[in-house]
Amino acid sequence: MLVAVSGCGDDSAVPECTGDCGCAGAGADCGDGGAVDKSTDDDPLTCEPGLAPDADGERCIDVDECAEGEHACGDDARCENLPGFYRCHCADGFADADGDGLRCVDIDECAAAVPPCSEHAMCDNGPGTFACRCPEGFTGAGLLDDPCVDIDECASGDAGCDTAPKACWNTPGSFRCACPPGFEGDGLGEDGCTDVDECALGDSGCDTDPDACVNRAGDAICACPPGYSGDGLGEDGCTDVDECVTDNGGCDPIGICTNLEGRFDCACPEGFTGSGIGTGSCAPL
Ligand SMILES: [Ca+2]
Ligand SMILES: [Ca+2]
Ligand SMILES: [Ca+2]
Ligand SMILES: [Ca+2]
Repeated sequence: MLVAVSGCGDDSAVPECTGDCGCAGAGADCGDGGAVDKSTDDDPLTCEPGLAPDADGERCIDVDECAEGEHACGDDARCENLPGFYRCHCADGFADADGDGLRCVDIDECAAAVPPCSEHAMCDNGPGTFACRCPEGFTGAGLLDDPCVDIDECASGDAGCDTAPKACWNTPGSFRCACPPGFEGDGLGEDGCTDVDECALGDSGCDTDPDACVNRAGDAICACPPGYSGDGLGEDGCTDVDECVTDNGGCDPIGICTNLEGRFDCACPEGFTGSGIGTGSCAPL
């Protein structure tokens, strides 16, 4: 902005500079800061606004309005001294409301079409400035080149959820404790989740005679007990194995193998004694 000084200090004004500014006339050295050679004039030297007599009172020299505090720039503006005048420049972070540097208003950087802060960040506008900050649950400065990054509370182990089974679920800015499928509880602390005994609930779908339900941590499976074969699913999921069909069930070859539900029995024939289990286990009486 040009704070208004016309006359000798302004080079463009030189051709008209014949009367008001006290110059000797066109062609005199008005362009040089409006200097006047006082040696040819005994009157007190008068200078145009923006200029003042030098120490000898012989020449008009520039007044540094900025240094001498003789300016109208506001607190939020920078004063620039120029020969014969000065300018006000709004400081960084302020907008020049009237285009003359006299009224500088804060720029709300947070309201910009492209916000200066990163995703998840909070933007705090202030006079001439702004600040970005990340909310709780995030790290980083909140700036575009140092954005808010979610803290993985589950990875840090600070969540306080059950760890066996893993009951921590990370979320942007937070986390939650919840038991995985097959477990029940609030998930908080090391005993936060307990296994669901699907076998006890009776809805496993496994054979119940024999009981083929095997509870495990987090689930249950169907598996036929020893002495049975099959996949264990449904009421006919397990069938008895006839052990005697193969190698006489492992009984003494002369022994008597008796198939039973889920098992078998070895015995020695009449006239022999012994367990009947294994070759040579039956001895004559
Ligand atoms: Ca601001
Ligand atoms: Ca998180
Ligand atoms: Ca279970
Ligand atoms: Ca059997």
